[in-house]
Amino acid sequence: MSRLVLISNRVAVPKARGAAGAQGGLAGALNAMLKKHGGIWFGWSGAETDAFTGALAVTRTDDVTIATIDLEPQDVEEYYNGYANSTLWPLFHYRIDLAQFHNEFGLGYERVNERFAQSVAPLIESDDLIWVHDYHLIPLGERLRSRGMKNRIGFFLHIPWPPTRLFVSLPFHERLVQTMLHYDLLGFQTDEWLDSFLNYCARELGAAVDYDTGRITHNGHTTVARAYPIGIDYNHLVAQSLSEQAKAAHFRIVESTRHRTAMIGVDRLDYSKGLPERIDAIGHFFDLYPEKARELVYIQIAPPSREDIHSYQKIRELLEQKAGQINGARSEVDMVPIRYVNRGYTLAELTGFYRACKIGLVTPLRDGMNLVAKEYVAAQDPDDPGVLILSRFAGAAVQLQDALLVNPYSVDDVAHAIHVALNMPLEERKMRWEKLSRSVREDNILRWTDRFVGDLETIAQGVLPA
Ligand code: ADQ
Repeated sequence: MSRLVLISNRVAVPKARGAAGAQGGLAGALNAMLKKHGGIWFGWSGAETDAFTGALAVTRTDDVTIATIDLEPQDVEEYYNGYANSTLWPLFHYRIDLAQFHNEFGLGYERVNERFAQSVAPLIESDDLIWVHDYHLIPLGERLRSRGMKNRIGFFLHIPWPPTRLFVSLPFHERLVQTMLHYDLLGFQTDEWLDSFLNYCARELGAAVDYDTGRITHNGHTTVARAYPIGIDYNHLVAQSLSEQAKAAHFRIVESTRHRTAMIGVDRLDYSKGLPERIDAIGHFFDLYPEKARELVYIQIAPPSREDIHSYQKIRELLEQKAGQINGARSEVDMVPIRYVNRGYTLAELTGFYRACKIGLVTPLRDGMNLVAKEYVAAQDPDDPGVLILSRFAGAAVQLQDALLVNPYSVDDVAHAIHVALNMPLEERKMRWEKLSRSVREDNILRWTDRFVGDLETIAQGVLPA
């Protein structure tokens, strides 16, 4: 078995899950994968240094090596806050109105990818498998190839790939995609994002694209692109949900929402998650059914993220304002319809919250996958499961067809789904949950990593064995 080298913007070994909670589930799974293969996880430490030296901080446990570098403040500004999170993130989530195109962002992005390549290269041996993660590091494969690396290199995009019409508004879009064609294997969350990518390659680059096999041939090199929907670490989550911490968290909700039905949303504070639209829909629901303001309590857990970026500060203000308006209009001395919490919790606590809430509301405007939807399903009590309301624009909707699928832009649609969920008979809840739960259990994170690494291991000259 080849050794694995994982490369991501941050190396996810968080002590507590907070704003960086998104890496929580992934961290466990990738660590498990690394233990199986032995290997290295390389990324930015999260710390800054006055002058970049490429010096590695290395820690080793068993067969796993964690190696990190520090970046300069200018790198963080241009590469991380700039190109990754103010250009690519909004554009790839169809928010061209928020995307900023500045040359220095692009230059910073190229510079940091080169810094990553320069720093990780000495750690790589000739038969290592290299797996690069996410939009921060799209050109990294090409940077490694330019150093003569012949290893098999794969890339997985955790976020959507936008339709060609949107993507071409990115200056130098051809160059970005050309760098991707230096990988051996490209992974996307869903067939929809994969198709958009293949389409771009065929139409804009003039590459030879085989839509059945995902083979893309361009400038004499063949890359295979496929969909690998990510899942959660199901067994770990179930174990966490049985912990004392989970039970205490469950009790906190049940105890504080007596005689009322609790509905929950757990999202990083990000405009892609559709939070203001969701609060509007809840307000609309209360307008339609004013008596329900005493029966339904909505709990929104939203840890701040990317706080240095203006659009993230704005979304936070807007959400506070909207939640405040509804609470101002609908609260009584003994009850508040919306509880809005700006902090992180452990996975165990989240599972307790999920289980105590009879409705899970997951309504992103656009989302590569959305793991919260899967966590909510996995944490339910099989004898009395809650109802998942899920945006049709989340990648997870492909697998979770038995959720109540909604259009997150339509307050009527979401308000109607809340009404249906509140009144859903136990038999129907169980029937839907059993199907959802099977999918979440089977398409779990271990299957995802095994599929991707298995394909990367066996791929040869752009061909995967049948
Ligand atoms: P994210 O956009 O961060 O991830 P998501 O998939 O929902 O979105 O993952 C969020 C994770 O953070 C979940 O595991 C959740 O439990 C955790 N989390 C959220 N709020 C938390 C809180 N208050 N405390 C602790 N933990 C919290 C990106 C893409 C997604 C894709 C994932 C994985 O945008 O579409 O599903 O990567 O590929």
